[in-house]
Amino acid sequence: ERKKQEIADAKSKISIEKLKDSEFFGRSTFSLRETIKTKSGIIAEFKRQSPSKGIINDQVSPLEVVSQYEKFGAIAVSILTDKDFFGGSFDDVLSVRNHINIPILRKDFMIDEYQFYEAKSIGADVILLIASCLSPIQVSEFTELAHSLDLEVLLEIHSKDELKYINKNVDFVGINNRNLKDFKVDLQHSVDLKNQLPNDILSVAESGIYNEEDFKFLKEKGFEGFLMGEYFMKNENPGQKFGEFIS
Ligand code: IGP
Repeated sequence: ERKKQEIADAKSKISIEKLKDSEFFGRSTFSLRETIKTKSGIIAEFKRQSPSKGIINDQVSPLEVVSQYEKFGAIAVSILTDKDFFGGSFDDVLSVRNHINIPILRKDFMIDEYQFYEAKSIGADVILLIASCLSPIQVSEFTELAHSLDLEVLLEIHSKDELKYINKNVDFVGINNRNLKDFKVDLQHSVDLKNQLPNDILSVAESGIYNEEDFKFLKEKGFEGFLMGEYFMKNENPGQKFGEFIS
């Protein structure tokens, strides 16, 4: 579909070899896995718009937002790079990379090897694999490729039949509280699914965490990470909102 065309266009402009020459390609990445093992916390997201909500906030810059996320104690930041659905770009990652010292999750629909080289070249540390867009074999191959580039992998699932995508190499399993088909949020559904995960896997609760109660509920159920975007982004000052939430 559209994503495939976008990747084909990008490939024709910049080859993988060229990506390897870019400023950030050779950097050593930050490990979210190391952080999360000892400290559970929030992965705070920068997101201008979404298919379910339309424009959330197009007045703030990624740098002002993510610097505050870092300052107030986010364990990582997530930045959407998908343009068509989320209004994101590579510049959003590039413009902050040299200014923060926590992991950056490049959030996009990863369907082609090329995108992993892109992710490394823009300074990302973690990438997202969405089970519903991939086959289990792709997940294991992409995980291997990501690791060869020193990128960590967050595998996103939403339903029981996606448990088969989990292999012991993925770094974290994210459970999306939001159904991507009808955008409904169901926290209990995620908890039920979490209870079926292999014991030793690190888990991240994603989406639709809109207040302290939701957060506490999921924390009590044993999630290690919490991916939150809209709740912060819909404010004039998302970074400050995050600071208030976390204190
Ligand atoms: C953040 P929220 O409801 O706090 O803004 O959600 C994040 O979980 C969400 O942006 C997300 C997402 C995705 C976006 C989760 N999985 C896959 C795009 C693609």
